[in-house]
Amino acid sequence: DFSLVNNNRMASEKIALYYWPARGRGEQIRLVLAEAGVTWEEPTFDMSDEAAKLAYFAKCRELGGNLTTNVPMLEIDGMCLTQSSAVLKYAARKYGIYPQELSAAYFVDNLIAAAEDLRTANYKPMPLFGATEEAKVAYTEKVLPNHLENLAQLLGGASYFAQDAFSVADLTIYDTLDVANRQVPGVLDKYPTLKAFHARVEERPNIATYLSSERRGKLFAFPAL
Ligand SMILES: N[C@@H](CCC(=O)N[C@@H](CS)C(=O)NCC(=O)O)C(=O)O
Repeated sequence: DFSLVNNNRMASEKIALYYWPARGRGEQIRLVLAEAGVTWEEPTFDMSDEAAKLAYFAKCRELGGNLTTNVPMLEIDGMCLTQSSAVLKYAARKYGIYPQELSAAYFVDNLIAAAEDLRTANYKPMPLFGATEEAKVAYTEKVLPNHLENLAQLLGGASYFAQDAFSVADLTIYDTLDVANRQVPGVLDKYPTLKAFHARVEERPNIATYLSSERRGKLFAFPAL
């Protein structure tokens, strides 16, 4: 059901997320849209069909003006935006969960980068991508604890990461913690403040609604290592 849409005024109210039918790097963007309470479409493809995947990516390139060879891509305000961290910030500014003050904005950017570091680390031990047993051991014994200790320190005793005020940084950190906690089941038990933070984000009304939605339930999620 992929339909090519020209970037014209008629399309400007449309929001569409182009991504695999999976949580992956698209999930943080879904969480921002969910928190904002807007509705969005998700033209996607059948992951078991290589030809469908190639056609999908070719159409994304066409739609995105050859700006990208990958997704997520967000169609919003009549534009097609790529690079997940940049998309995240655009949507967060639009929906008021990104601070305006210079140093607060820097702090949120810093946290988004910390989340992206953990996200990248989370991908490395995945058997699906050909990871070795050594990579798994390094991740579970050193890399992941290092990231989690750092994040616990950044959170301290606050409810949210950026000066105790809810921001987009919390959504992307939540997502990457969630992936880690699925890969190494229960790992957050060792970090009570991070575990409580994870639960706090899940309790936000719009996030709770999204997390229990049918569309979310259908998305592929990486299993335990
Ligand atoms: N730096 C990019 C990386 C995006 C990326 O790696 N996307 C993957 C899926 S998570 C992808 O579409 N890969 C293309 C492919 O597998 O053919 C971003 O953050 O958006």
